[in-house]
Amino acid sequence: MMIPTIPTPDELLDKGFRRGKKAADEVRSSKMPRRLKPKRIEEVRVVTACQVIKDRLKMINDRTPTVEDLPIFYQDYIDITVGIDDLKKSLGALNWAYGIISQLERDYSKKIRRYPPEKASQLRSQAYGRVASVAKKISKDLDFLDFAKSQLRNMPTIDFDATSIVIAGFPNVGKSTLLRQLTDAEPEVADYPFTTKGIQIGHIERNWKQIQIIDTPGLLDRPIVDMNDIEMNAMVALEDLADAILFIFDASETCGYTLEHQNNLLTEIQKVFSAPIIVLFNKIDIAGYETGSDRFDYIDKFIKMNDNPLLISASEGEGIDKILKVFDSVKKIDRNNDDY
Ligand SMILES: Nc1nc2c(ncn2[C@@H]2O[C@H](COP(=O)(O)OP(=O)(O)OP(=O)(O)O)[C@@H](O)[C@H]2O)c(=O)[nH]1
Ligand SMILES: [Mg+2]
Repeated sequence: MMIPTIPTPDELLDKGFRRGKKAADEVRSSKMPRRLKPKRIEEVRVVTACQVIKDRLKMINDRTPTVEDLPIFYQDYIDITVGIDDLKKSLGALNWAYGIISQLERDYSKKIRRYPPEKASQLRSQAYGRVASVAKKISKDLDFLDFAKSQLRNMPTIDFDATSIVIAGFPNVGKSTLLRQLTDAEPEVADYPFTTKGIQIGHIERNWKQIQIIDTPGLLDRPIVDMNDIEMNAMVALEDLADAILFIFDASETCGYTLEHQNNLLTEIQKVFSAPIIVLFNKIDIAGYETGSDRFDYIDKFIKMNDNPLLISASEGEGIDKILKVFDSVKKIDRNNDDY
């Protein structure tokens, strides 16, 4: 999300006061009855400074997207990362400052006109003092918006028209290897709350259908009971995005997790996600899955628990076509209806 550059209170004031001075200089060098000039100069200084400061505040508010208008995924993302309430509160404070400065601008230009010319400069300085104190009052809010800007800079770019497939499975089962095999280009990497490695998004085009595959290292790769609230929220954001989950087993167990363990994770994922789950068994090349072998019956038991899972080897590029064919049958979930 793009939040415009946020000034500090001093930067905000400096610019306004500088422009006020410039505008006053123009009045000073203009032709005007001598006795009117002092009042006119100070009024212009107040009005210009207030206008410049107000414009900046308004620009920040206008250019910051309205959270409610964004897709739910981004709303969740913003909420997890910086907090929607805090973001709204800060923007509200800017709006409040805008209102107060408008009032000061009106009050003081009226006063400068009504009072004798020798009072003009003093009134202007009073107005500036009050504007400065308004700017100081929103200091924390400007700070927060600047923090939010930096936090939201590298938000993932999601294509909401594409069919989205989210990868799940324990660490080291071959998620990244598979993502790279499935997509032509290197996956894009973006921030994702509380996953140190960030989110990875790969794109595929199949028969004019756009498919994006999303890997979230550190999130859908461990028991859900271990997750904190924030991670749970991050998962809910994914749930809103996923048209299908691609759950990866490591049939060889070289990832360090037994098939029982992996199956338990699958069961949890099934509970959380309403989207269809595509199950595949990876590393078939080193799994020892050959008829008559010791491991055959053991692995076969887990394969049979799942309805026709795909058996592949991501590193060998074995079975990639079968996965793509399954992707072709994934339907985009329509989340735009009112019931949702
Ligand atoms: N033999 C074999 N090795 C594989 C296969 N797929 C992945 N690997 C290896 O398994 C290891 C882990 O693969 P990754 O793709 O990094 O696994 P990951 O699930 O992305 O791991 P994390 O990002 O840490 O969760 C790497 O050394 C891969 O080369 C496969 O089909 N066969
Ligand atoms: Mg990985």
